[in-house]
Amino acid sequence: MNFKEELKNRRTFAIISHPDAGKTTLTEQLLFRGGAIRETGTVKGRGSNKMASSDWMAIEQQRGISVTSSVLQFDYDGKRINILDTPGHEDFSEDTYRTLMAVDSVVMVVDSAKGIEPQTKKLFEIVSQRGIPIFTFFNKLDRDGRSPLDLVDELESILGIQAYPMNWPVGSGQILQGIYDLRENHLIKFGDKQLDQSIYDEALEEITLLQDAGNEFDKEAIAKGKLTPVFFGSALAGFGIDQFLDNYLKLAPSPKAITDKNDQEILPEDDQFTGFVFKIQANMDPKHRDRIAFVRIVSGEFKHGMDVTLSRNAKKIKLSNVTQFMAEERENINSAVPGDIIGVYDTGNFQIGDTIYAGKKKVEFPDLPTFTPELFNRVIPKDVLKQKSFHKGIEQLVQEGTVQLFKSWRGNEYIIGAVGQLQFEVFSFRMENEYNSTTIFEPIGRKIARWLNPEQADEKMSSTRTMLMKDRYDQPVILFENQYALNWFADKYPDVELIEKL
Ligand SMILES: Nc1nc2c(ncn2[C@@H]2O[C@H](COP(=O)(O)OP(=O)(O)OP(=O)(O)O)[C@@H](O)[C@H]2O)c(=O)[nH]1
Ligand SMILES: [Mg+2]
Repeated sequence: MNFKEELKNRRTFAIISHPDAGKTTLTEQLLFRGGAIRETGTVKGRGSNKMASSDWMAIEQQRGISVTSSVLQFDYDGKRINILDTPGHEDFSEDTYRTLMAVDSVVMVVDSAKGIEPQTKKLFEIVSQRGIPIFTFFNKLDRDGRSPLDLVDELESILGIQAYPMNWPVGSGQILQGIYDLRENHLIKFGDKQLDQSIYDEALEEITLLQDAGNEFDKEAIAKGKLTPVFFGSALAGFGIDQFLDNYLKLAPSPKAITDKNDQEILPEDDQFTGFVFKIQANMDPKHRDRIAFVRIVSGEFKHGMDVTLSRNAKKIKLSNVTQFMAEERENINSAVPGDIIGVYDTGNFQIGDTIYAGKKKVEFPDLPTFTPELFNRVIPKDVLKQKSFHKGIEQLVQEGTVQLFKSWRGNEYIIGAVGQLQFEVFSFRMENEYNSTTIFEPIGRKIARWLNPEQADEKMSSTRTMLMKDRYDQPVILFENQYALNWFADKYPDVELIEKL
């Protein structure tokens, strides 16, 4: 098949939500449906070393939370699906934000006992700005949940999106009878118990209400992210998953065009191969200790061994060692098409946000979001004899974006910055676990980081309350003790521009 035909079968989406709503559990169920894994229930690790679920990292299995997004792929019903399971915790939201730039649609998971939680709202707003389709999955139907009418109402009022229920729960928790398929008008039973007629009647009443007062089904509004198809189910019980997946595949878009920095629309069907790196991950395979740059293909076809140019520095790179992630194993691949996420072995060439392209015409995709860190720690190796692994670990974890690195102006001191405390914990755990380097933190607390134009930076600006540092690209940054110190500085140097990231 020609790649222009093939790309129509691609569906690339991220799963987002507040922590613990069940993203990873749902991911696992979807992989299971696609035959990519043989069993479910590995989400919480249970001491297994399998890479079966998307929480493959040691710290994720130990703590039962996702700390980084993972990319997984499976085939289903003639489609190839790329899922990006994202971490819910806000400390990792920089990673989640970037991942959202690499997808064509989003599945928002909501715990039906809890409703719309703060982090879901925040992520929703980011997605909503991009105008891409959003699907809602009300999860944990096997538990006593809130009234479905309430949940849908809250979804619409808090998020400001119209909802279109595709199915409707009949009971929940102990008295869960099933879900009623509103498109095909039939009940999908949960388990094989006798149906409780009164619960069923109650659901039918709600359904009548919905059909009288609810929104119209409108494909175009769904495509623009103005109307969200709503599903109910239980990821843990594996209930409502098929129904979700089948309908999702009917409604979700194939890969879309992306506008580059020069306002050129790059269409997936364009012959020129282009893509961008949205994630870098070291040590995915403990046996190989290598690093992978994840590239979302935007246009053209990837072919094994092809030469590409790295936009940032015009460096030529041969793409000869490229994989995809089919849950239980990585596979070396020879070709891939727009929508696909490919893993390129990286020996240190790539940075997050890099564009690569084949051929002569330079393409550069917009920068990916970077956060301004707020918490800082001075970091030193516990064992001074292990400088080498300490430096290697810092370099690689910083390249991944686990934490941000700052060096003192003269370069002998390392300070790492983060948006949230958990990032430091992941950093320290991984330094130990993956690089065999125990680190000592000396907290220096909250700071306000502002970048400067290199021509304006001057060592004389530095003091204990306004620390002049360099970031990992040697760009000048000042870490201000507090707002007062920043104001004082701005008064003293009115011509110096202070630049804030997201
Ligand atoms: N009862 C019930 N529990 C569920 C369901 N889905 C997930 N869980 C549980 O909820 C907890 C969190 O599930 P995860 O899938 O790890 O949640 P997550 O959204 O990936 O969490 P983070 O990645 O840390 O944000 C686990 O204990 C799951 O077993 C469900 O349908 N019913
Ligand atoms: Mg998770």
